[in-house]
Amino acid sequence: MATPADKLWRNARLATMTGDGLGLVEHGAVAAAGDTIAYAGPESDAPDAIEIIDCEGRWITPGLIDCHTHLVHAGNRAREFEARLEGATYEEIARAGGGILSTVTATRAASEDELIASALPRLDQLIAEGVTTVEIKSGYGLTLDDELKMLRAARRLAAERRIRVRTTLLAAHAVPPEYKGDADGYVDLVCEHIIPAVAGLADAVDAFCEGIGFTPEQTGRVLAAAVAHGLPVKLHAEQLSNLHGAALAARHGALSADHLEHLDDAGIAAMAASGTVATLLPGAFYFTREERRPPIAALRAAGVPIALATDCNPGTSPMASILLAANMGATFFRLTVAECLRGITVNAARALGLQDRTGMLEPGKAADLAIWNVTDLAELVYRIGANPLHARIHAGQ
Ligand code: DI6
Ligand code: FE
Repeated sequence: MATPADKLWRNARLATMTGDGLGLVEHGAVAAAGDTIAYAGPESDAPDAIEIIDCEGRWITPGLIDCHTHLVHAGNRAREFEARLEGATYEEIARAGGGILSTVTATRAASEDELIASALPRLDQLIAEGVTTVEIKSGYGLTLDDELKMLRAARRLAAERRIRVRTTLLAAHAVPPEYKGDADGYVDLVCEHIIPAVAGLADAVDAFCEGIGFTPEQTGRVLAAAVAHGLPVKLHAEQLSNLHGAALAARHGALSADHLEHLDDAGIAAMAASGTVATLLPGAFYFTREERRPPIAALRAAGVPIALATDCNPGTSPMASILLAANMGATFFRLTVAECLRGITVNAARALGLQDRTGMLEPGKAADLAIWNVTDLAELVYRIGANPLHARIHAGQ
């Protein structure tokens, strides 16, 4: 007799996300040994276990993954929202010193504990929807100390709740006021002082390559410095205009390029060649009333993996619902239900370099599960503002 597993979730239907589709298993079961999946497949072949949980026919998916957030920040931008309703554009507000910089002022003034306290309700909203892995970016500190403070706060959230946190340094998010007119000088600071200091605190490096952010040349310096320090890169690219950031990111082996409304064919080819994930952020598309959609058909045709995330941030996507991001991926971008669900599981894991650890129901992966009160998996994508989560398991617990 083989040793029994610790836990077995039986009488379930599985969407394992293995292979190219949803990896469906009717009459399925998942077993965990400690924090790791020992078995996922037909119940008839499942191992014995010490604790057996009857799922009463419910669906099990991998725990959901939100692979692009700015969850840690202080304050909010409700007043800016009102100004935009009166006709101001996001870019006008940013150029007038509002926008990102108003959140920078609030975040610099906040203590690490205050940042954690303000992030927890947003994190709890994600957790309530079955999220077991979340990426959190810095980028509202823009000094060495304030970026480190944000990254430490993000890391500490993983001790406050049962969740896997991946941190991303986004020091190249905006030019801070003290470097106004000297973006190159700020990029020097990022490359020479901030990136070398984040070893152990940041899992990746990101930048905002945009007219209101950093030029491709400046972005390239940031990405090269990250790679030189052994950090994988991601990029906010082609959100408001096409600066060919996705191709630049791909040349640096980027895990993902994110937003991509203005992505062109050359960018798609470069991403396909480097295995870079296209992370789409329909909450920002919605909230900024963007009219151009990412080139979904061409991404599909090129075989670029597509992820979906909330982009939870105070300026362009004040949203902490991964299920709403999936719904918007379908309604706005016409992604299929399978694409939406893969986008918040297996492909989101890949966008974080975690494809060997989570995002699929498969032996050897983390026992991160979401168990759902739905009869049809499409219900997870179809409802607006509903939360059919029955139970969430993180690392076997
Ligand atoms: N793109 C975005 O949508 C967010 N950052 C970025 O680079 C917006 C951040 C903000 O407005 O606070
Ligand atoms: Fe973002």
